Amino acid sequence: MRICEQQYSDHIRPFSRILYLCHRNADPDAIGSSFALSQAFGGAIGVVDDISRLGASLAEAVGAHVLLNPQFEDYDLVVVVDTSVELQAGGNLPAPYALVDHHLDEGLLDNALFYIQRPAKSTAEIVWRILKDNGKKPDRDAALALLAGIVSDTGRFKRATPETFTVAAELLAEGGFSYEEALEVLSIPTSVSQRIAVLKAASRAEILRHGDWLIASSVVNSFEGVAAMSLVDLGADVAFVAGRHGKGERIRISARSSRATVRIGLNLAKLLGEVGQAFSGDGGGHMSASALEAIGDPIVILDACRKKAAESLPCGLVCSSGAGRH
Ligand SMILES: [Mn+2]
Repeated sequence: MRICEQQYSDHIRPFSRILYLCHRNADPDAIGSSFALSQAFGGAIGVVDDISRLGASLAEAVGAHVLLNPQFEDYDLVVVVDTSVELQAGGNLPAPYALVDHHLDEGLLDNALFYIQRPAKSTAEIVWRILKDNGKKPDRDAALALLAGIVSDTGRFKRATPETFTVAAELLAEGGFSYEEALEVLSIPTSVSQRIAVLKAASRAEILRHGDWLIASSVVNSFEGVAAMSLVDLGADVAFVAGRHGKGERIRISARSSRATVRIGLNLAKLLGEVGQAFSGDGGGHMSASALEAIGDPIVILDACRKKAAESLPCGLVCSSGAGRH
């Protein structure tokens, strides 16, 4: 059942043991949103399998206690946060659960006891609205956590909307900290292993030219998301980066795309959902930043992604200068 932000308090009240559950490799938006909700309404914070370095940095800065792979039986209600695909939540959610999310996918809606899912640039923006509409005042740490989530998910406001800026201003006023402090939480030195992964992704990249569109694909063993983003920064319109996980049979592919592809309507969430499902998995996310998990040969799955991207990009209708990208 879809509910609005104002109804959250009434729907969460019957439950005394609540778990806010973040997706795999939980990022600052997932951690910050879960932390603010748990501070306001009570409950624990859990992640599936692992937490990202930035997510961990935020958790430490605000003093969030994050449980790794918590036992769902210990809770009356699991609230899935910032997650749109069941696989990203470990694949065995106890139904019914609740959902608070800003992604476009519908996969988790049917089995949700209640959900708030609407387009926003971060889940943190939705959580801020939940707090406000239910008369909850975040303390300094909760406000800082939400702002860090917003800064992280919008690429430091590159993808911000008027709502993003309004919420950010309100959080700064409410929390009484400076914007610089929020940035500091997120500025951790890039690890050597991440830099190696990005450089390997670039040196191994295969480039497909389709008209004036460039589609890059590569394979690394970690940091697929950062690697895909770097390939787009280097000039690819679309980048797919695959990595093996689990015992090697589970493939994760992260995809990123340029603003030029978004303008012509390329939807990576849909594309990765379709390819994921064709290979015994699933995928989703945003139009220009998505991921899939599937079973199979990464080269074959990457090829399917590339083909679908090329089919979706019109040949010959591209502005030749490339101006205005990114
Ligand atoms: Mn998010």
